[in-house]
Amino acid sequence: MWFGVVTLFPELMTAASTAGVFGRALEQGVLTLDVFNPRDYTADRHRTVDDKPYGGGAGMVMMHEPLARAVQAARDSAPADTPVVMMSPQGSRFAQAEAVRRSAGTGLILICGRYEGVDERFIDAHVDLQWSIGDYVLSGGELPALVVMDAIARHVPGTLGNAQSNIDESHLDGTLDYPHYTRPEETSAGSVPDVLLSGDHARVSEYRRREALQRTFERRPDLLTRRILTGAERNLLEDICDP
Ligand code: 9D3
Repeated sequence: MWFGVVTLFPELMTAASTAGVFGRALEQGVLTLDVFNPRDYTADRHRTVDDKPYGGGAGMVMMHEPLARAVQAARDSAPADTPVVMMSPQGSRFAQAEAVRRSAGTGLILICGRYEGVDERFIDAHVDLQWSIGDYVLSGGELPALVVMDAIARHVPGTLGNAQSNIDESHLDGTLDYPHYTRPEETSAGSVPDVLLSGDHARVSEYRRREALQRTFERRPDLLTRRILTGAERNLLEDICDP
């Protein structure tokens, strides 16, 4: 999978490219990450990438021309027909289903905005999709781009996260995770629930399903309203609500 990132802060991309699953996938050649800095595509002596907004107001706006040239350079290196995605608070919310879908593609060009925003004509002419990662204000699109690449890369065959993510998706999909415990059996913060030491796989599954469902109900009820419950889950939930 090929990722091209257009950013005024290329150094923000380097941490991810050396560490963890993402870093290893880059080393192994399963992923490629190319960074394009609009400042390298300016024509003036001051290498200007932003200017004041027409109509007035606070802050600066990223100019069309350096961005357009940087995206063209990215297109020249990218596989044919690579989608251009703008990371933006005005985008649609990026979620797991989109990450899985995009992992089947050959790559993405991700544009990171800075300042108050980007000249709308650049978006009209060069951007296919806009994604936000959530309803909070960040300083730019760089961290969102890293989030999106991490979420997608985990599903690309050959990245180390692939086997693990398949486990994630198999059964308790759509609910929060169940609690995890490891040795020792006793710590100063208490002991491990007996059922996990019982060796009874059916009881262990039942316990985990119940815990997952209970936490989801308590912490993220929004996840349950969007999900069709199985008969077993419905019974468990009724029991959790009215024991
Ligand atoms: C103070 C500036 N804002 C007015 C409320 C507008 C604004 C402009 C630029 C807010 C954030 C940003 C920079 N953020 C992103 O580029 C961004 C982002 C985000 O802030 N939150 C969640 N997802 C994303 S994707 C890109």
